[in-house]
Amino acid sequence: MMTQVPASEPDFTPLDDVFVRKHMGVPDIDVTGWTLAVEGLVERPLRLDMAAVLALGTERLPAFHECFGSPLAPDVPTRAVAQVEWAGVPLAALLDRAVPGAAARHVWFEGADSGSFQGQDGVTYVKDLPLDVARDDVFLAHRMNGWPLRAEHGFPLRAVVPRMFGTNSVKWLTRIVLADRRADNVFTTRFYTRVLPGDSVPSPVREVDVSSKWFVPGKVAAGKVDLGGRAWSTTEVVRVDVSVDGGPWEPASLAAPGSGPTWQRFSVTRELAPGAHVIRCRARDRAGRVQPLAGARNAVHEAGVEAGVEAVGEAEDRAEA
Ligand SMILES: Nc1nc2c(c(=O)[nH]1)N[C@H]1C(S)=C(S)[C@@H](COP(=O)(O)O)O[C@H]1N2
Ligand SMILES: [Mo]
Repeated sequence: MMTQVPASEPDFTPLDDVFVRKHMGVPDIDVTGWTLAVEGLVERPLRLDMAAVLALGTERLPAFHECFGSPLAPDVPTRAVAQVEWAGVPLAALLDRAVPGAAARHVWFEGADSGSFQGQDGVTYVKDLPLDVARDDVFLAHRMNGWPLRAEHGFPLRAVVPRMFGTNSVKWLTRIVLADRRADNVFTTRFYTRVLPGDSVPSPVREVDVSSKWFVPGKVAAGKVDLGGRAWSTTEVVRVDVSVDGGPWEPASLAAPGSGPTWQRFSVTRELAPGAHVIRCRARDRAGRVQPLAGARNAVHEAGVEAGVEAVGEAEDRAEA
């Protein structure tokens, strides 16, 4: 039977372990000369420096953060996922001041990075979202796990779009444009599009897929072993099944979802004989989506675990307790 345990406090990935993705390098930004423009179809265009951004107040947003993977290989799993406590201000606070015009339907987010990508020069990094989605979901972050954003993570300010793939979370943000149409940029219409199940035309890579990943050391002490991981989706994950050494799928114990866009822990305890083992995990969400067995970027995660007879650190402590 599926056992659901209460939601755990969100756990955060140490900054040194959070993946870094950059298509054109890391721009060197001096915050004293930096500004964020909010313009286009707005009644009151804004130009904010960091003091003006901070004056809007600071909220916290714990959220999982997942990279889609290479836009050139959309079916290859990368398993690049982290969980971060962002601090900053909801985009809505800026929109309330700028006042979008009646014709505004889309919001464009532009980063300060530019260069060449896939043989094309003069490329900039732009993503866009429908205005109603952007107003509800986009968060502008200047801190990560309590620290000012590191240069590689988008200093001094980046967008964060919870429950969407990381590609939407534009770093080194300098310009937000309200428009009546989508942005025409290689990263909005050429790369990062995919045909979703049941569709015939590609749509932009936005909402994450249901997924799960083992967080287990490669080596453990043989015997009773706690195997744990994390599962996430756009909605609640309602079940995670695990299979050990090709055995039957059996339900793991799963933490209830938190109140925000955070991942959920799952775990099972299994007796592992000395030797090599293969463990697999598979999540299902409230919408009925299940991770495919293979051939998709969110295919079930398979991990290898080596169970040793020599006790490893933690297990040794347990033996003495
Ligand atoms: N300006 C800009 N923003 C960007 C990118 C980029 O290359 N330039 N890469 C995107 C991608 S693909 C991902 S997965 C996330 C990664 O954020 P991180 O490097 O802080 O983990 O940033 C996104 N935002
Ligand atoms: Mo990414």
